[in-house]
Amino acid sequence: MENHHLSSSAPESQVLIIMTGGTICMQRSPAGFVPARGFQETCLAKIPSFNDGSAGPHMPMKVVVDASGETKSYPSLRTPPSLYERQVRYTVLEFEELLDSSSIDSKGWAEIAQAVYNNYTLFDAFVVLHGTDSLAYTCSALSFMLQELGKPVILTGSQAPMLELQNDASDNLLGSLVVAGHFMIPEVCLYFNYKLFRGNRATKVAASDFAAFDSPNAPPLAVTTSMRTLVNWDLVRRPTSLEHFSIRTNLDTSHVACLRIFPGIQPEMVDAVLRLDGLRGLVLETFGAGNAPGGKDNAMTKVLASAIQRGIVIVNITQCLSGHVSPVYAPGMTLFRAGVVAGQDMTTEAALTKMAYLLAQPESTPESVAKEMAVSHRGELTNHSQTVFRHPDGALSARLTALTALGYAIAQGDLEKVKEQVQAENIWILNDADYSGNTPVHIAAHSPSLEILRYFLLQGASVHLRNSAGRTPLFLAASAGLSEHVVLLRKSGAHLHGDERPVAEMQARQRPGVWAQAGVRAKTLKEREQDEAEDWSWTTMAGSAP
Ligand code: ASN
Repeated sequence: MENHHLSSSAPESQVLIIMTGGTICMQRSPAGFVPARGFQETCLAKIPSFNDGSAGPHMPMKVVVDASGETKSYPSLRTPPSLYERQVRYTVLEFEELLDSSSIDSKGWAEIAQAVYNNYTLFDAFVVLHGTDSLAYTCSALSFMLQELGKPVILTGSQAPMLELQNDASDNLLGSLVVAGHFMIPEVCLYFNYKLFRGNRATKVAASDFAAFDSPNAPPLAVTTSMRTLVNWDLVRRPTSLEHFSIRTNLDTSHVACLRIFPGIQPEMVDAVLRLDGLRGLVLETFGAGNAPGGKDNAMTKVLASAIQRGIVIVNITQCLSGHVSPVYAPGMTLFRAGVVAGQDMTTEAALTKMAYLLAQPESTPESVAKEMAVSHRGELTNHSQTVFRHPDGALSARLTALTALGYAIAQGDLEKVKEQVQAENIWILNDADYSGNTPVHIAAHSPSLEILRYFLLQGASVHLRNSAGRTPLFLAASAGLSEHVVLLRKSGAHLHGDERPVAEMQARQRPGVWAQAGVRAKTLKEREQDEAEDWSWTTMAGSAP
């Protein structure tokens, strides 16, 4: 474990908080606790650790795309500087209807995915506030729905509302904001009680304790101890294909079910579930290492085998909190032979949502879904052949020396040397930054060798990190007029940060071609005049404010 945070001299991080409801925002009512609107103004604005006071009575505005797809300006707040001397600016986007999470379904998951998608280029990271009851299901579903994710998406909630005197809400939200704003962990995660879990490995283990979640088959990705956050970089996944972020929102949750085996369960009962109209997939929660009663004359096995022949995918998941299913005992072997898929060490939440995701793929067949259920898509099950990248325990100065040597090899265009150095160090050196906040990708983005840039991207280097001047690798490539670099970065999901656009638009007047490839066109004279007029009226209004 090592601290490996974004450069402290980098600009403030910008995080969108998506509020779906849950206890964290609840207030007392005659009918019990219910979610309440206005979380940013009623709670966060009044707490010094969430508001450094710089906003004064007129909070700075931040552009957000709302659920209807409209671009609007929302007031934003900023945290005081962290131990890493970084501040996190954030704004809260509330769901139209705030939910107790026991009522969320695939429509709510789609709404969250869409909010991340709509605002992906406007923010560095996302924090989703959610009730705890179904939080692990939402985390699992989102982990599949958000494809080729390149930025952190952290879900959290609390056991006690933020407005209650003794609560876990403040620490959970602050911890999530700090992780989201400081560490490039491009996964769907769940932060709770000082631990960051991979979202699709977590499960709710306590109804009222503050330590409400655990991830029994996968160690936490990070832990907050005293005031530092230690990230276990060996475990963090990175996107390693040249594709950009996309979402899939049409999960088939209406045709999947979950059934828990118990002693004495009758084959007829299981058969009745498997004959439900339209059922396409079943998660079978079995005993121990994946065992279920075979039934008298193997009646249970026959029921399962017949359903599989009718095209229903059945996945075996253990009822135990930890460990995986395996055909070591005869009953487990019988299930396996009947065609039941071994769900390895997946949680029920992950198995159910993964099945709904796979069944919704346009070309899916029962065979393809069964095959894919057994392999890891988002780190939801332990894949023993997975390469483990060790992160060096090197001190900052050693890392900077390694980065300097790597920067030299990049500038020379020496791919072999670059590969040698990356292998000798650790893959995470690719997201590490020098004193100017430049990562190796920044350097490669404006160095001649396209192959070095491609190599970095295929190794999972982030295209979203900004250097101390607030510049992304894409900006540097376009400024250098390297059009092939720009095209490659765009293919890998790179986009300009909002703060870079005004300068990019100016530069685009000189070099429209390469900037158009970067997604920017020069403004017309009329548009520029309009902007100036708006700036003028804004300054006048600000000047006349009391
Ligand atoms: N019922 C609440 C919810 O899931 C529980 C919580 O958030 N602690 O919305």
